[in-house]
Amino acid sequence: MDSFTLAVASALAATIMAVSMGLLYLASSRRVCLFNWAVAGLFFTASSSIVACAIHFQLHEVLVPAFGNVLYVAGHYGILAGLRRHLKLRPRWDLLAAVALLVFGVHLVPALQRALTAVLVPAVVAIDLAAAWLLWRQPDREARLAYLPMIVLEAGFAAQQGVRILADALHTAPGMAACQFLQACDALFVLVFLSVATMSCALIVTHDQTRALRRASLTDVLTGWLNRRALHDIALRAFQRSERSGAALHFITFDIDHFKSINDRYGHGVGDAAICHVTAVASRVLRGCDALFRIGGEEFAVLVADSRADEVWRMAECLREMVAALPLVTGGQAVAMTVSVGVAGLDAGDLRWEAILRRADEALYHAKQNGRNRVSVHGVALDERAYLVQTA
Ligand code: GH3
Ligand code: MG
Ligand code: MG
Repeated sequence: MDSFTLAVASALAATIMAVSMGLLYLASSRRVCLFNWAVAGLFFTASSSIVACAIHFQLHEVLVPAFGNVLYVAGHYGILAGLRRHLKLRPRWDLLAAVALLVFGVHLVPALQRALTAVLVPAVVAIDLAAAWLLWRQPDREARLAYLPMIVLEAGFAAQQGVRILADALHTAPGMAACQFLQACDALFVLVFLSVATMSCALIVTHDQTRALRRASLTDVLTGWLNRRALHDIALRAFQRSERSGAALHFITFDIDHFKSINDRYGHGVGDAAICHVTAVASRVLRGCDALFRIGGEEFAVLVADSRADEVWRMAECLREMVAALPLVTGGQAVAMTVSVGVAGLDAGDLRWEAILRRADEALYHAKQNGRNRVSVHGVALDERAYLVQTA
């Protein structure tokens, strides 16, 4: 394929990138990263079009490659900027401006034009490596899997550019045929880069959106705690782990006392705030627990793995004390609340995790029946539990 055809093909691939990222941007609640990638596609389109025009019309004015190369660098930076936006980091536009000025300046000063490759290629390599490194060091392993095509692409393209510089350095005066072959290879790599970049960007966003949807379907909107749907999967996995390892597994369940009267007295809005307040206080006490669930209107469950029974009882007692001690302050008035708490642990004969939750519910019912604002532990006499809590 000749250079002109490859430049036109690259312009087409870049246009596809710009259009598909633009459409995804419009269709997906306007994510800024997609906007950045659409603009990057436009930069690449403009850059490849300038190259195609320069070849076709034999344009030799210095400004033509100057604009083409600046747009090419900006395209690479646009991809990095989108990745930074995706990771909630600000793009460094000042750095792009500095590099663009440098590349443009080198074209304008005849004495420096020979150093163009020494400026342009390292700039592109640095941008691509920065993008690959940025994604590689993300701690989220599941997300990193979706980043993998982009990491390989950016690192691979940087490596290809490095090999190109080396080839240039080794063959100081390549023949015409070799020169054309290397240029065709460069153009081919740009074409592949643009095509794979489009797919990789789409993959990153699609994967992220799928995860966000899954998270939303497992989370309670009011409190941010996990919901009943999440309970089954998480409890089953914890139960199977405990069965294999023999480690302890407990449920703490709790329910706000006389919550209906809070609704009746202060209204539904304050009722909602009271539910949030209780979960916020509980989150502080139960920090480090495996999972916190809102399993009903004002009923909650906490799954505690790998903790001794007396530690779990103490945790439950601390939760009860903290809720009673910290009223919700709203509209200048304090809304006092208490919770009744039930605790149960895994028994040797348990075949399903639901058995533990059922016993914790029974204990909670026991606490309600015995005056509320108290902790009941399934299968343990109340005074024995009280003794353990007090001497801890
Ligand atoms: P007990 O001490 O026996 O638990 O009494 P209670 O009044 O807390 O229990 P009951 O089950 O009779 O009432 C719970 C109330 O919680 C009934 C329902 O209207 C209210 N509720 C459930 N979900 C929500 C919610 O999301 N927001 C608000 N504000 N109220 C809710
Ligand atoms: Mg209640
Ligand atoms: Mg209830």
